[in-house]
Amino acid sequence: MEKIYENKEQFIEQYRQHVRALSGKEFEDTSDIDRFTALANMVAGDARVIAAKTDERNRTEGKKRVYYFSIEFLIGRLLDNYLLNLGIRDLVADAIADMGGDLDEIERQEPDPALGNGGLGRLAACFLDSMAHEGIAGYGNGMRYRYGLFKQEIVDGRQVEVADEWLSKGYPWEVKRPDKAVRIGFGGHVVSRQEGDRTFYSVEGTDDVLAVPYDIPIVGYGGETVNKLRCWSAEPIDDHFDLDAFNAGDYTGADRDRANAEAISAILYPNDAGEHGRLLRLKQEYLFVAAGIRTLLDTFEREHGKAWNELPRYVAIHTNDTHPAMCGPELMRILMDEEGLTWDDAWEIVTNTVSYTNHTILPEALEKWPISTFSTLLPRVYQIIDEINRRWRESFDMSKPESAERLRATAVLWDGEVRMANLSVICSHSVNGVAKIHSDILKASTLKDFAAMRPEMFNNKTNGISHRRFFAEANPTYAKLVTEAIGDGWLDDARELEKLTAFEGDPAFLERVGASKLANKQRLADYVKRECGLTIDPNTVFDVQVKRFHAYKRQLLNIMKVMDLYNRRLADPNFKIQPTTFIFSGKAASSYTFAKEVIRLINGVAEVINNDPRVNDVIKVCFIPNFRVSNAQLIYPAAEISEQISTAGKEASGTSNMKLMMNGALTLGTMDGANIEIVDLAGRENEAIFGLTTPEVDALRASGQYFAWDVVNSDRARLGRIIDQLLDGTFAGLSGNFESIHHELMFNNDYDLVLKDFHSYVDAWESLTATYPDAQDWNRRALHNTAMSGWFSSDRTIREYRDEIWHA
Ligand code: GPU
Repeated sequence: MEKIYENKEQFIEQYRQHVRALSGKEFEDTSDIDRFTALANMVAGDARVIAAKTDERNRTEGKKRVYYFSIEFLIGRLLDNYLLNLGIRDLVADAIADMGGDLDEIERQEPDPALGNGGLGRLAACFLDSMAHEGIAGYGNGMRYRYGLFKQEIVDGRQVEVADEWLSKGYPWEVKRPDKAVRIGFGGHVVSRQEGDRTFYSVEGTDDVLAVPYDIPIVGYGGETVNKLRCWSAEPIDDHFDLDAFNAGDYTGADRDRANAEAISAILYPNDAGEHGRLLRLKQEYLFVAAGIRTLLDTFEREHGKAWNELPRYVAIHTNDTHPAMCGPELMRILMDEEGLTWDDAWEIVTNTVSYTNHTILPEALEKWPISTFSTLLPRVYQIIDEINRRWRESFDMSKPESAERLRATAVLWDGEVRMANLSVICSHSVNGVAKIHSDILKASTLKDFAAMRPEMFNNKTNGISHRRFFAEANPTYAKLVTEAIGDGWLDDARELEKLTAFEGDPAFLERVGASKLANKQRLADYVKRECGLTIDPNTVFDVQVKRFHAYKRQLLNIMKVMDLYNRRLADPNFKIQPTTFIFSGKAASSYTFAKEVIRLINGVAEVINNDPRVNDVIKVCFIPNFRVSNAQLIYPAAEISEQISTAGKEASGTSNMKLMMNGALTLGTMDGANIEIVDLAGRENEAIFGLTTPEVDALRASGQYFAWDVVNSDRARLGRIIDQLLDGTFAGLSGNFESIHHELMFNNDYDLVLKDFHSYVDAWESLTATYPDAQDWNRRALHNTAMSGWFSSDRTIREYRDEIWHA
């Protein structure tokens, strides 16, 4: 790798200059935030120099460009990552230490942009990293929200949402590009005009806003490729300010247009795999789609002229879930209305360019919009969708017996709604799920009618993670050990981690693996002490469940296990428990009452147990507030047990399971999502698997023979006691009992089968932790998990997308 700085001295000289230029002060007199801003500015500048070279190379080589459309990019802090990817992390850390500063402290000043909810948004960010590493001309196209996902505070055990002002100290990575702004029209009405034998459509009387891009450089490992993430912000069209109103004292009214326009990019909607019913959300979706499509067509035209039929050869448009589903219709609109192509020619181009990833089978998460809302906001796009739907229906041979049902299942317009998943499939040449089991379920149930009609378009791309961010960067002690053992080739090619299997029989090495884990646990314990004032003991097992709160992810099952252990210990002081710290972290959508109640229950249980001297030598419960990329990077390396306990069939893939595995945690999980592939890779004997499988869940539901009451009544001593404790005040100290959880389990018949899996789960936990005292064998299994985790690098995932979907 070519180094940007010859040596420390050269770096120091340039850094000092940057600090001076930005703050007017000498380095020694600046605050850490000034130091951060100057350093990020400098690295961003270096990155842009490489970006220009990358661009030039892409142009001369005539490379296919991949546009990854995603309404979320959860990128995390960039500075440390970019220093690593540029190969200058150690040099910079040394140099700054020489200057009397501390790189870690400087890095902690960086905002952690929460421009995503969870797995879906983080996946998009890992994909950007991997596209740049693989040398793909890959561009992220997303939204620049003024407020990212809310900041979570815990008050009396409850989640309280606070605005996330991530831009308040400036964001040195982004560059605003007003010259690349795109005018976006909402509302209005469609008019037609005749030209020869052709009818052309356009929209009149629209309400326009300006989509203004902000570009963030994406630095690939190796420093060869720097790509771009383009995020769109909404602004009013110029001349919006009403001077007369202002002079008359109506200050708010004077700037009303600005407020209305900016509202579109004001917030990230906090629903993860849930309903999105708001008009503003639909505006967001159209804004970033229309602006992105316009931009990529302009780029294409600059390079290839108006040879639109060549578009699929030089451009891939990937739609991350259904939020960008309007990519197809919008591209149709421009090709027909503005470029004069016929429907058939435009359709051929669109369907060969667009591809789609599905991320869930939960029916409530499949995006739908009322036709009335949609057609009013986007009349021409709606008209095109209507025509897509009409042609789709017409393609059915209604004399065939299966046609009626297939049409019902695959139609885009149905029951007064626009079904975005069906739209996405019909506009695409490829549909993929995100783990083997998920892709199979898509074909067998969620999208089975499409799969029957067009099997060749369905494929699987098991998710991946950036092993550089979530291992090399997050876990420097372990990463150093790994590099000492097998060299640093694994940073470039994660499959090399498999060489670590050669050390599984090396007691001295295993001991060092354990020592590094202990250091990471201590680091997390320090963080927990600072953030929550809670003391946790690094010599206990760190059992971790960190992810969004959702009923199907069953954090409830986990905390019920803790309640059970507590009860049994109180009943019998000789009941043996391997001393454990149960760590939870994650947010719940603001409107998701049940999930928020589970958070409150965890904090209620923590309050009681952590203050009960009869048990707190063996159990502690710790809820870490405000889970986000930056504290995730402290939590994964400290984990020893990875809780992946969703009801089988519900978790599309999961990615925290991969991050935890890579950092040497053993998976305690159901046969769901990518857990199945973890077991395939690392062997069932190196994980702890429990619970119903997907076919068993389906059979049980189909039988109609599951009765939550009976399950509880067959175990009054343990389950019955826990159920009672939800109501009897035992854990109610902070803010009351837990009626709604009780109701869900007992009166909604425990939809997520928490009670059903309870015993097999607790048994699995007990057997797993019983093996903990044999430290050498535990460390061996931890090392084995790390060694086999390389396949989960998003580099591998991206190579599969490149070869099998994008053909880039
Ligand atoms: N996922 Br749909 C989200 O994070 N948000 C969503 O809105 C939807 C799905 C997750 C899946 O739940 C998870 O299993 C998967 O690993 C992740 O997307 C990335 O594919």
